[in-house]
Amino acid sequence: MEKLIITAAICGAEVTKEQNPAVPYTIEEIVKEAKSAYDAGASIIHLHVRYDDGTPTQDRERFQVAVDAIKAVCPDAIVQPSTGGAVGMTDLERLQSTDIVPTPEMATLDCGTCNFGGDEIFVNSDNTIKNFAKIMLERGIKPELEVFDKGMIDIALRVDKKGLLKHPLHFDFVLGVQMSATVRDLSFMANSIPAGSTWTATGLGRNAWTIAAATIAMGGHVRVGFEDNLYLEKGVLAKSNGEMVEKVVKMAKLIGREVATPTEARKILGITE
Ligand code: KMH
Ligand code: ZN
Repeated sequence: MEKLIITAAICGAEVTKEQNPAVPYTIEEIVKEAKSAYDAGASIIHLHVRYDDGTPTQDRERFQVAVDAIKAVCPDAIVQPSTGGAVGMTDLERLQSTDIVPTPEMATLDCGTCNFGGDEIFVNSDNTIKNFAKIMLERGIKPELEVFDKGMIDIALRVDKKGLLKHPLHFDFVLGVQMSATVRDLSFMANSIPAGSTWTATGLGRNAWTIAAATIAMGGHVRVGFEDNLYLEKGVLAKSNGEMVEKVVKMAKLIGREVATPTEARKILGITE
């Protein structure tokens, strides 16, 4: 089986220190969390940034400072800025994270609108998705196609038909936000993408570990981290992103699946030859 790529979503835009004091806000805290995840075996750092008080921002300068600081201590890591940002941000605001130097190797591309709970709606119109895809194609940024349900895979494939995506496609199945997060759901999603594509899966909240276990066994790749889940196990808050990555590494080792280095991850994803 292909080696396992682990992505750490270290910060997110929605989780707070009130929920888990280890959620990073400042650049220093973000760098510490990225390093803990990288040292534990993550090759991709999925990045949101915050102001020091925790407010999410897509500010270009803040991303530049954060990415430079992460790269200084994790030189080999693939840093994957979010273009989702936080609910309510404009497209132009969201795209700032891709405008840093050097151009990021990867970024997220959210493939549809979805319910985020309560009155929160994360809006991604067809035109937004096509525009983001076009910009990433032009700049040589590999999109991770964030799909929160099967309909979003279909939207991504329509964008692909317009010639706006480069192959192999890479998906992230985000389960437990809008779609449920059972192994049946995971298997349905994995069987709904084109042959030759790669995929990562993310289970929200308590679904993180069952989805990680099934994904490791199925040959997919795993994303964990504070953005998606705050607990290491029932009732036990994770102390760091590194602790969560370590748990995934242990799960993989138990069934004999090796973990990819960042260089190997780049090859698996088609970022490098
Ligand atoms: N925070 C969500 C509104 C992404 O990073 O691309 C969007 C999100 C997806 O987290
Ligand atoms: Zn995100």
